[in-house]
Amino acid sequence: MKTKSVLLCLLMLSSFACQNVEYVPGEETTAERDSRMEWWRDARFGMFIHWGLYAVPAGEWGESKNHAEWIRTTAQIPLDTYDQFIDEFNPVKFDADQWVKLAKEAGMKYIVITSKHHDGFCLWDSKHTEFDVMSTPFKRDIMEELSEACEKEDIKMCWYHSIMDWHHPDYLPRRAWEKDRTEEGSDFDNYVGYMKKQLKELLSHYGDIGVLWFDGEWEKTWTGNYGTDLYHYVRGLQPDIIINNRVGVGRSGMAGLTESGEFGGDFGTPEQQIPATGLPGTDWETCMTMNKHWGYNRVDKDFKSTKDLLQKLADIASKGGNFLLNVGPTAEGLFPQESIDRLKAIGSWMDKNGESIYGTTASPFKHLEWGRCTQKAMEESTRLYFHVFDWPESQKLRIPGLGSETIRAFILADPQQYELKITKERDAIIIDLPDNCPDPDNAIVILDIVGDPVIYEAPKIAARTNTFTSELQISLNKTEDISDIRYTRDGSLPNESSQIYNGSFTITETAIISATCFVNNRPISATSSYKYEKVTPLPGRTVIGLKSGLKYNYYEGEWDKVPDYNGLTIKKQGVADNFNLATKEIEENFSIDYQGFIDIEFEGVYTFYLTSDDGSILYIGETELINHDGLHNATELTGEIPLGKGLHSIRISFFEKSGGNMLELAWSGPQFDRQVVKSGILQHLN
Ligand code: H79
Repeated sequence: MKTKSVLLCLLMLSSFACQNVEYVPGEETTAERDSRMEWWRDARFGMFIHWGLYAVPAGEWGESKNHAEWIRTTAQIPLDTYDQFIDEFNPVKFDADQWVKLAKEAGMKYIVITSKHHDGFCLWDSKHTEFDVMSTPFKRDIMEELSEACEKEDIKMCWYHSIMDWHHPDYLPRRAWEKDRTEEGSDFDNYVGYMKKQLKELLSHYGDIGVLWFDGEWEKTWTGNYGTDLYHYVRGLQPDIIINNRVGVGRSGMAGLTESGEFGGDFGTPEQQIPATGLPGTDWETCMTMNKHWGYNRVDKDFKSTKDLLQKLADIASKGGNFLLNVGPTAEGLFPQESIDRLKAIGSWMDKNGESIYGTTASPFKHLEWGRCTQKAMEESTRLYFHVFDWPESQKLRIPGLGSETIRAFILADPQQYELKITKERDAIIIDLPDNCPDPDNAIVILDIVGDPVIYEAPKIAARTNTFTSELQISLNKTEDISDIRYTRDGSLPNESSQIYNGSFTITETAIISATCFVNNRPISATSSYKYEKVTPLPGRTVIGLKSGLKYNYYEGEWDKVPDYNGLTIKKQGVADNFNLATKEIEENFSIDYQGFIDIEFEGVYTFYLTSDDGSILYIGETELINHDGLHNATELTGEIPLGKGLHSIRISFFEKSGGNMLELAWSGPQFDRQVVKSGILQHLN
């Protein structure tokens, strides 16, 4: 009796301890992280909802009908005027169950809704502001209704929460045009306190929240320290929650991935784009609009087709990411009919083919001409799902480089699972398809194989540059060590008597290199080809009377791209030692135009790397070599050019609008690896 009660006591204690695992920042093991991320990785597909006061003007202000959730800023609406939308927000047709059912019907597993967008309006009953739904005629806690509906349908409720806030008096900075709201007396730390109190509400009263999706983190006031603190604060409130990378400050613009060394939360957030390749070891989610706007825009009928959306979903899954597809409901509380139509059509595809999306991992193939691939590890086999976008007329589906032993193939949507014939060709596996394509948007063909997939990728052809002036060294690489690479230099297909690659080689004339992996003198991979062109270097000049440094003209003004300098007033001019903005006078809204010469010691092809925040354009001689114009943060673009010995004119036109600013030019050449262009070789003529 005694031992029993001690045991019982221990049991109770341990289960008690389990339910109250305290969150300790930074102590998560890989296994713990994997288990926290599991539902999200399996889900693959979620719904984004952008809803708020901006649904009332529906994108229209004055002359323009092209606004949406940014309308307060894009139309420069004074705060008092914008606040009046609160009296008009009365979405009487809102029905949480219906919204959640539409998401569920589409096959989505989670919903991320704007608890607060940049305008600062809160869709829940917040004690910490009057600027919330309880101040509207609607007076219903939308988040409560939605979270209850989600719970019923087993959909994860998630919040989008903007760090940037154009309404709260303590948020800084103000918009440049907002002359009626001074910054006097504002205290950003107070604002951070407000945000935390609100997040506590959002994470205390609405059950388990799947994801916290921050945004609007790019203004200078938000720092990496605020970001890590906020991350741990949120995890402290709900330890299992998943938080996007926009909590921190290292996001690489719209590509959305966090730069190395910066704190990146739990997943990357490409916006309106899909990464070109998979990103092994990184969790990421592409968010995208169905038409052109996030918030409701009455005239925007430019909806992506169902086929496009389905293929985007497959593309994303094949690269190991999630798809967060947006809906912008009307001020009445309805999804646009075009969105409903697409959600239902996607849903009917998912009913039949969802197995090829949920719980899958990225494609083992780098590229498939006719579509995409996802995969699922089974006990002793792997199930490959081929997403066929272009049903081959030949009725033969060619899978290049697959070296695995096959088990069987069939069409996922075929209830009979009729077995398809598999044959082995020289460097591919061929699946015989029926003549009727089962789904013109994306037909799924399943192939079960023994063990993990073995794939012979086409060799990689690499050289320092794509063009050359006298000679170029070429190397060929492969991903396994079973095969030999055979190659040709004249564009012909390598065969069993072509040269075997045994180390890098040099070409001195234009050549098309083609390379294939061979095992036992049989080709087993696809063939890769690349043309390297011999070019004539641009002649260098001799210029007398040069002095060191670059001439520059400095301008002030607000632009979204490099301005046309004709007719602009030069604010200041002089000589700068390099392209580094050292001579700027303010941090935002300025432009510098640098001109001079670069001294080339050795003839050859040079690669330039231009990094700027915001836009810049690099000209060498008469050539516009790199156009990196427009608004963005510090990202890099490259360009290559053949240069003869001597002087070449060089010019960079740069502008900065808002946020951080920087400019850097690096290069690599025939005699040296990548380095910053040093001041010593930059010159100008008086
Ligand atoms: O909520 C939707 C949009 O309202 C919001 N994000 C999606 C999910 C959004 N805010 N801004 N933008 C989209 C575009 C803004 C891009 C820029 Fe930047 C901000 C350009 C310069 C500052 C982000 C940070 C991209 C580059 C640096």
